[in-house]
Amino acid sequence: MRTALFSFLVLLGSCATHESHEATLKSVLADKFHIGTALNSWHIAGRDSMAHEVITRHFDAIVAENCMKSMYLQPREGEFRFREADAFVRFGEEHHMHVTGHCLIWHSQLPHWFLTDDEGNDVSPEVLRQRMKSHISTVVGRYKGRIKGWDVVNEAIMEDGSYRRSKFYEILGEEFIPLAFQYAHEADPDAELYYNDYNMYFPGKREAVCRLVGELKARGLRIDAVGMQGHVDMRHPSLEEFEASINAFTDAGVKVMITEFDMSALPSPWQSANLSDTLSYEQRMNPYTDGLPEAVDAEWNERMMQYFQLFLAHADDITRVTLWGVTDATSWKNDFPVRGRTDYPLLFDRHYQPKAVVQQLINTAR
Ligand code: 9MR
Repeated sequence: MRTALFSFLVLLGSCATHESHEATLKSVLADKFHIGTALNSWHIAGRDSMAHEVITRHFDAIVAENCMKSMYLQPREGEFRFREADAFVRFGEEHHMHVTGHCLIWHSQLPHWFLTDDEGNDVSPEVLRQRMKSHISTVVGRYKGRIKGWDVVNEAIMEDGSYRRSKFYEILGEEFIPLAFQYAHEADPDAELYYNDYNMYFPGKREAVCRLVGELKARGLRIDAVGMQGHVDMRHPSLEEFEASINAFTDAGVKVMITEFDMSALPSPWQSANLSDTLSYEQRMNPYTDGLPEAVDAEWNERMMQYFQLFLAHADDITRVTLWGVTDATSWKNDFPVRGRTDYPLLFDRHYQPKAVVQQLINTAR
């Protein structure tokens, strides 16, 4: 009897060990949504083996943090450079991942030639349409059948719901968005197409994006999902504000993707009183250079978990949750909106270790 009991306990122990060893974010979330991360140049080139382990173990979706932006893909008109983007797509294929293309039309990281003629003046609407078409068809066409979906237009709408006064808008008006979706669909009819933006919790922006979805659909254009970037901090937005936008986009008839999630642990300069003394301002803005105090770490993990609980509650409508980076060490948040800070926005710390929320999420999802 004692032997039988002993064997049973050993078996139970080995099952538990086995299970906790095997359980990863992507395994427990497999029937909920894709769980993704953004790859930087080092990840793509295989120069960060510890990050490679985290990426392939926990994530089943990838997006390129920079290398598919127009300034890298087409630095001069007609001169395409695909080396890194090719390697990125191959990485996804080798690891059977859901690959997202980011991004086709964006006012930022856009090469100067795109909008100007030889004299440096704005191009005509006709020329801009041709350039957009050529860029989109070449890029989307190259990866036809290999990229699951594209962020077709990025960040075109402001918080108050007005259109961003980008050159695309100034030259072509609102029309540049449907055109981009049309060109992308023509180049790969099977690819999913997304509109992607940040600060989606502002009511004006939320409503304008819903209207945009409705207009694209009314014209018979394909749009599969709205990408809510989700660069949040410890205070903003509230879960309720974020959820209101998930609901609104779902009601507008598209899926939702959380496309660039991270949560800054640092004070926001937008919400702080101006300090006249530069040194105390810098210290106040960058308070955790030697590590996150336990209480702040606990608060961060708790709020991150609440966000994931929200995503899980909407798993029928959310098809992917992507973190904007792998570890805190290489997150863009260390340099934005203040340069040279030490931030803690991602699921894995500077030593590639999972934060508490990762195990909690695994337990909850399981
Ligand atoms: O993380 C990206 C960073 O490395 C680049 O320097 C920056 C340039 O604007 O773009 C960052 O990624 C952005 C993404 O492409 C679109 N949404 C906002 C992201 C953070 O700026």
